[in-house]
Amino acid sequence: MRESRRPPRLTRRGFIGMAGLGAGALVLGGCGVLSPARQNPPTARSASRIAEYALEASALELDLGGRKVSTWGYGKDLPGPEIRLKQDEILRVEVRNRLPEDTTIHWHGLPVPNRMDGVAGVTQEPIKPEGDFVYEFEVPVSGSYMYHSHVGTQLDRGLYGPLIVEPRNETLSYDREYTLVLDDWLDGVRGTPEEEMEKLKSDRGAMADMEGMEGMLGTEGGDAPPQWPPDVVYPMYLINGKPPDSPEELEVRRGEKVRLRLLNPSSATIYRVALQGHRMTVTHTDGQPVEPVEVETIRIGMGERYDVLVEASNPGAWQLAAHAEGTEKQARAVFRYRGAKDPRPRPDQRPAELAGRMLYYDALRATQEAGAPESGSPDRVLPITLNGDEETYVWTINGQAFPDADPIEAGRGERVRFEMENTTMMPHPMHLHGHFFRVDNGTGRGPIKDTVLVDPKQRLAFDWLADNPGDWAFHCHQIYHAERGMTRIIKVA
Ligand SMILES: [Cu+2]
Repeated sequence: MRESRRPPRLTRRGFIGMAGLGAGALVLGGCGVLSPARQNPPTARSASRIAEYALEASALELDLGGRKVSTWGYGKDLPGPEIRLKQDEILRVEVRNRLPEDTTIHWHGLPVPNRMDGVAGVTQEPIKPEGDFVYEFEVPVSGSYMYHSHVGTQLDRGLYGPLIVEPRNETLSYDREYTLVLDDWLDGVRGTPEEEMEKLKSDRGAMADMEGMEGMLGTEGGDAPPQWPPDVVYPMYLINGKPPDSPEELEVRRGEKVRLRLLNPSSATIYRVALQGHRMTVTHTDGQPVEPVEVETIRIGMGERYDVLVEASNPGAWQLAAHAEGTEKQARAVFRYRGAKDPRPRPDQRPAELAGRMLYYDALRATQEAGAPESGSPDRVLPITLNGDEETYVWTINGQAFPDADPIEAGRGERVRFEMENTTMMPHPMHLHGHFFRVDNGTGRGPIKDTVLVDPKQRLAFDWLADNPGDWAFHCHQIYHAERGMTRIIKVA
């Protein structure tokens, strides 16, 4: 029976969200009646309820495994409180800026009206210190998303959180769910993101710091792709704000089907995620359903999300590892069966599954359209060359570095194909705002996504329908690349 398989309402993640109450994090999930004057009138079926939240961006003190750090975040903890609502509801978030500088919030992956997209200087004036702003929009899609600051390198502090949209009708059958938010952390441990940027610009300092980079260009065995050395090797990698020596424990019971939502709001880290003693069945990427595919390792770039199902059939206490690609480091949580007295795996223990079958885009088939057109017969084809200069740390799209870059124009209703070529030695997770796209993986039914990794020297194309009017950011989600030019505005008339 479906009813008996509903996920419990109070998971660990749910509790963290509620714990933010005191900081003005979660106000209520209240009910409201729509005014008939509201814009974007919903269809008959939809939007009778408003999910209301309040977020305060402010300084906070974190305890990272006994180490106290000062950073910026939403509420009192890391990640920011979970926002959870149902498809077709209206999300209303009152944001207060208690930071000493401007901020905004971007609803990563959601096709919102342009003025709600949260890109400072493009879709809105930034929210000034002590200022506030109300984001309000209908949420017509379901899935795993996230919200984060879209100003400078603020994302590389604690200014991010999970955003979960439950579908009108849940077709997936599972007993329990956990959201796992991956992050690379330096703020307050090794300077600030702004200082890191200065290092990258002046002497490629982080690249010169070889600590933790012994694994660069190593392979996990099998046919795994090479591990590209990242620009920044972080002092810590976190899952749900917890470093490996004080990990979150995810309790499961034998026989359960467990849904894991993997979110990567990291600024500069691709992970390889594996669960020791188990396989994972991928059901969604970037919130959109795919035909189930069973793998042992998932490679997840900045800005990407994957939903997986795990059969809890192997009692014990197991490592859920997120290996930071190109380094020797990892983040981890512990997957513990109820009653299992096993000690935690060592923080640095690598599951053998990391060398097992890895998920590639080639293996994904979309099961639902989500508004993206099929690959082939586009109205307009645009070559997108990703380039960069290691010396000056300037990153370009078609030779131009934002903001000194021409907008790219798309007609409303046009099917647009981006044919990307990465000429650099860095992977670039390219993210399109306001729209989903279909990755052309040669099957004609490639996955529907909003962020896709383009590896060094790789060519990759996606197709999208320009149906959401406005000025949309298209950028690399390695936040230091985006800040140093790898951003464009797409004008949809
Ligand atoms: Cu990039």
